[in-house]
Amino acid sequence: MYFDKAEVLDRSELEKLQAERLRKTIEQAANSPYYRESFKKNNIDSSIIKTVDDIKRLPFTTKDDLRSQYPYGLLTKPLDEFVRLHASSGTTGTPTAVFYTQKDLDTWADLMARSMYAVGVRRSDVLQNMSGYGLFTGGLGIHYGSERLGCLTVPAGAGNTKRQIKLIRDFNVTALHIIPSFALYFAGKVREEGYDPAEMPWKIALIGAEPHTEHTRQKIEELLHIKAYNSYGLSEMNGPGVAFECTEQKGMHVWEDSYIAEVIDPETGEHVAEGEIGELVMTTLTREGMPIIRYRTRDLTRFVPGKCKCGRTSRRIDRIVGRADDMLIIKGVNIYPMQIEKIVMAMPEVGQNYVIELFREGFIDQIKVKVEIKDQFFVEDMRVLQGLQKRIAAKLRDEILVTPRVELVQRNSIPKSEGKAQRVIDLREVE
Ligand code: ADP
Ligand code: K
Ligand code: ZN
Repeated sequence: MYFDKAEVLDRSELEKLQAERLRKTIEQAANSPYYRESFKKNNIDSSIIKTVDDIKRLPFTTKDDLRSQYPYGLLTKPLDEFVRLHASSGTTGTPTAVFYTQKDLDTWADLMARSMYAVGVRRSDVLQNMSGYGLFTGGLGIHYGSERLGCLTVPAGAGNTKRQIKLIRDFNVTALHIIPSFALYFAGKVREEGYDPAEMPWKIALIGAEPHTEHTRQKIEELLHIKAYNSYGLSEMNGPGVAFECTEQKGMHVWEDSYIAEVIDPETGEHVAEGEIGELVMTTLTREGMPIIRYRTRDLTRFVPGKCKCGRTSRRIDRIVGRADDMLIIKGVNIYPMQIEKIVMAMPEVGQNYVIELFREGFIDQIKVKVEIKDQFFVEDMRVLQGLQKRIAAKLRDEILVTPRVELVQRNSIPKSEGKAQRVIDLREVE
């Protein structure tokens, strides 16, 4: 059933292990210039940790802290000890770099293998990794995990849909790792190439790396005839393999023997009540080269209350609602792109892609949502299209409280990037 017995430890044992590992992490971190300084300033050493809950006594580490320490300020060992680096994709500003020792890479591969195992991937599977390689952790991270599990691994990389399809057919690929926005696009391409997704060999898709709604997942599952499982990670915490769905599909288990997860109120820094949404804060427990303590991920989520039917004892986080820095303020109202996705992707007429444009009219900020419409709904009759446009705008207004412009466009008319989708295009500065 499980890849590692750590997945089913009693909560009390697990929390004991976490406290122990947290103390060790503090001791290791104290060897880095950044934490040595920070611990001295805040009068911290490992003895203040009696239980996991004492983590509250440690200061946060922010993305800006990492940037100010770029590149080596958080390393606990001489550079000779390191064998790999990755960098965040820099979706939001200057990138940060993360360094791994060989031991860190092994730990990460184990976590990744465990994650894949949890959704039913086995060594008899053939896994095609369709995300970009390079500095992005979704390439090598998934790759090494898949090999660790024993899968025949196809390092296809991003893009080139024809070649992807050929590899999948030639090598009987049963599992895919694919970014959700690309999965939607890819599903359309598979049909265009004349293949019936139901007749493809694939069974399981690991989807993650960017926010997406439950409807988007369902759409991917229907269009590709596949089971799609949510995968969460970030380069600061190694990369993918931090939290992963199990086959229950009811939230992502955080691998708590390797990470401590907290959900805080981003304003006060205090823990929110169980089940409430807040900012996810993460601490590494098994990383020797570059431990990071109480990292403010800026990702918004909540703990799913209760126990999971699968028997794993680790807590689950809900799908990410958005990033704190994704928030748009239009006409004084706070809007998250995922609220818009939630509405449009739930409409039967809507196809595989959408984009949000911000622009200025006079002095007023306006929001426009461009939506691709399925071929069968893209009809000649203007009145029918206008009706649909109005319905989408009204549904969006109910959700986001401002009325957006809605533009209906045909399939594949919104450009698709190979990596993470750019959901918001801000045209306000350039006007
Ligand atoms: P960048 O911050 O530059 O995008 P990363 O490649 O490290 O760099 O991406 C990590 C971020 O990607 C996370 O903090 C989160 O915002 C997003 N992310 C990763 N996996 C998921 C997921 N399953 N659902 C939603 N967002 C995700
Ligand atoms: K194999
Ligand atoms: Zn479970």
